[in-house]
Amino acid sequence: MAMDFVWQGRIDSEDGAAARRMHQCVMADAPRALIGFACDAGVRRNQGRPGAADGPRALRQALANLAAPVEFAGFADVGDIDVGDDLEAGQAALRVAVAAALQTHSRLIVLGGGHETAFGSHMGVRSAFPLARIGIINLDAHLDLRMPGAAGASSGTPFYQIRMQDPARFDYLCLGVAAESNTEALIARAQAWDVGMITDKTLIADPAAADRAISDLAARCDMLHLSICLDVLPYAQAPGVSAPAARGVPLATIERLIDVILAAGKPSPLIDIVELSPPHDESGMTARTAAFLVRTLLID
Ligand SMILES: [Mn+2]
Repeated sequence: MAMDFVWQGRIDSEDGAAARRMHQCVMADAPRALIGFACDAGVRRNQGRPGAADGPRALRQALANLAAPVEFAGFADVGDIDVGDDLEAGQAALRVAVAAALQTHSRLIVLGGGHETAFGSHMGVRSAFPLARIGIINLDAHLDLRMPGAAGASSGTPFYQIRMQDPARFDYLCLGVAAESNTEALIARAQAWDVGMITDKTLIADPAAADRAISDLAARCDMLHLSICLDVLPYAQAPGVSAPAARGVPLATIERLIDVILAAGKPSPLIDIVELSPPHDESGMTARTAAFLVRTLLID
């Protein structure tokens, strides 16, 4: 585990204890925690635009100066897993680190990396709670149900791999699916595996269109694994990803979906936020958006 990020930022000491920012709330024994998965191998194997390995650092930087609520119990920073070309070794290390962190933290937020992050993180929550029924909600333009090809696992294969580990307990809901970003073969596979799918178009027309599917999933599971792929958002909101969306689900709707998921009555001990690619984020808007979402998930 690399721990080289230094949390620092603006300090408004003249305004007293109620003027805290997120960088002032880092404490090892807090109930919530962050971990980084600094990885380009998954995106590269998926023929995407590399850059996600810098995601954890850029996201922490964007988070540092955001205001913290007075009653916030703080968050721990577990550090980063630095992945080179050996994606499988990186995912195995993430599995171990997630399982360990969930022994002491009630919620762990994993900063990707591409979506290959979700295979390692899911294996970790599965190790921590071997008997639990864990429902997966993925906010994403892509199903990420591709079969690993000659190059092996990638950022396009995590949910295929998760299903293969335990087909009987695979329970997956994908919100924000874009028709033009998924082949018919992938959509047919999702249908064959009873994957819940609600398209970007449907959510744009009706932000409450997924509420029933979320509460149904929560009702039949013990806990939820929430995975957030930043390419579910419109290009203007999230240009710094490997595969930006032409349409995208508006941030206000994503924010509402997160509220509904966190209020669904089952714990969300594991949340991924993936595909932040700083070299493609010239304005910093994607890091800003991701940090805003992470703040919401930490203080909830
Ligand atoms: Mn994805």
